[in-house]
Amino acid sequence: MVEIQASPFPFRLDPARAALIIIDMQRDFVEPGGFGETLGNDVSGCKAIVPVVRRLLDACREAGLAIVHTRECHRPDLSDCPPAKRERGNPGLRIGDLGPMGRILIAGEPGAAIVDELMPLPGEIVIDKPGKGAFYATDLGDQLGKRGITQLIFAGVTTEVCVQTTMREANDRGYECLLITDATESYFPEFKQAAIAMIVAQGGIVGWAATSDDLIGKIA
Ligand code: TIU
Repeated sequence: MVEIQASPFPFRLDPARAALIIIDMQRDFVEPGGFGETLGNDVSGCKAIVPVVRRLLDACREAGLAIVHTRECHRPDLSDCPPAKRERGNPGLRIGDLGPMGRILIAGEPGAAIVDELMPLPGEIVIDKPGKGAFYATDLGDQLGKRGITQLIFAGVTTEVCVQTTMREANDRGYECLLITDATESYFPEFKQAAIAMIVAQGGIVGWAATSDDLIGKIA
């Protein structure tokens, strides 16, 4: 057991039962021309955390933690994309439309790929998910269960959408969840701060929050 300085109180990490889960660090969310930008967002803040996530990933790999990568994407025939999701709002391009990085948010297209710096290694778990939460309509729970994982360390984008949704799903499934605050980002800085506050309020109603330095210093 390793004690990590965290909010609202220290997180007792068991490296043998913990996984790092990196949510949706895909070109579609962090590079111009992808899904995030078609929704009207400035993606530069999400791109800026890539080096921090890489440092966290390197440290967790070195410490022997299980690693999970998720990708929000849909089948080419859109059979797993509810019309209500595709038709939401008034984006420049919709899910499945052809953009500068291939078809928006479609599995196998260049835009749906994880950014080069964070490319999964052989043996790491990669989850393609049609929803915001990584447990919905995926085998993530089975993958974690067969490895005896009970603690999840969260990084990725965006804090209040896919990261928080997955954290809430995980919390309800009994996982202890730690969010790394400088390894996550939102298109809306105020939403990031609000999400972190919601997660740690009420005695850690959803989970804990710590910085990458807090964690890396302890698992090195
Ligand atoms: N739009 C937004 O903030 N996020 C998403 O659509 N997906 C994820 O957060 N990955």
